[in-house]
Amino acid sequence: MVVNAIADILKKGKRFLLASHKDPDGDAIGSILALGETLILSGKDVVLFNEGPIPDSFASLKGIERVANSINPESGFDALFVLDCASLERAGNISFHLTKIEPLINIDHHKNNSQFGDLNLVDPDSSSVGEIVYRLIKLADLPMNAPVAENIFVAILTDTGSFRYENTTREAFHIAGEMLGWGVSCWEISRKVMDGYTLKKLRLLELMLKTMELYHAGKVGLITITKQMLSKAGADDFDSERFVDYPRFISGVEIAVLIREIGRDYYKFSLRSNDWVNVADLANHFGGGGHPSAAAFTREGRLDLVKQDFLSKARSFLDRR
Ligand SMILES: [Mn+2]
Repeated sequence: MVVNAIADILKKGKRFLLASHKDPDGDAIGSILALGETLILSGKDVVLFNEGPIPDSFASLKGIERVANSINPESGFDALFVLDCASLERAGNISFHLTKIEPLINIDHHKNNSQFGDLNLVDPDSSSVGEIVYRLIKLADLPMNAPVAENIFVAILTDTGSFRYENTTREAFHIAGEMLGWGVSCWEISRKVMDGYTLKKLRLLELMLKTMELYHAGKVGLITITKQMLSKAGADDFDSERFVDYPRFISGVEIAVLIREIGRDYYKFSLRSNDWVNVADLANHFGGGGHPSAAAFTREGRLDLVKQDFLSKARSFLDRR
């Protein structure tokens, strides 16, 4: 089994490179920190890579100072672990160089994972990659301590939206509960990682909420963030993390959409669904992907045109019911 082969590499190897996706969320950061910490505890040499930028809310996580945004891929690694990336490109500009390291081990939970690794451990039933890392630690008999536990907890907490999303399973609760046994404080971590709003983030929220629009008899809720709004609020791109939830909170909304301007005539669409629409399939029509209830894609073109284009495709998905 692939999981045993990976556990074997973790036990026998001496020097590892761990990477996760750019614009990291709590799972991307928490899972490389947890795996990194347990390997360091067992006397291995570990380099952690994330292209960033790393949101302020993760600044206090145990081991975060070890995460580098540039590395030398040719400095003799026994294996490369790429975590929480549906495709290798998600790791960022470095992804091309990463293919030189063998074996390349792909650990993920996205259904649309491209199986880019020499070994692929992809489990869409896991709430988070943090959960898969937990199982690997157990299987390879790697050590646990409070920092490992905290980072696994962060991965599960963030990817389940504080134990609210559909991926919140009994297993997720079970592992999170065990992490609390290591002294992790749910309240403290939640305040830092899930709350932890800055004034600039709230200013951005204020501007964004004014753009709220409803379409298709209130089944599509859409919000927009422009570069101009970011600069007016003094906010950064990652300050809008989870803002797509706001239109989703409106009762009757099935598809929530956040359109972010990321360049000139270039937009990122983040999608969430409440119940029955598979937004990964919807995003797929525009060259993107994700999970059934959380997905994204990018589009080039004038805002009003790309928006109309999206809305007509969204209508066809709503009509399927
Ligand atoms: Mn994840």
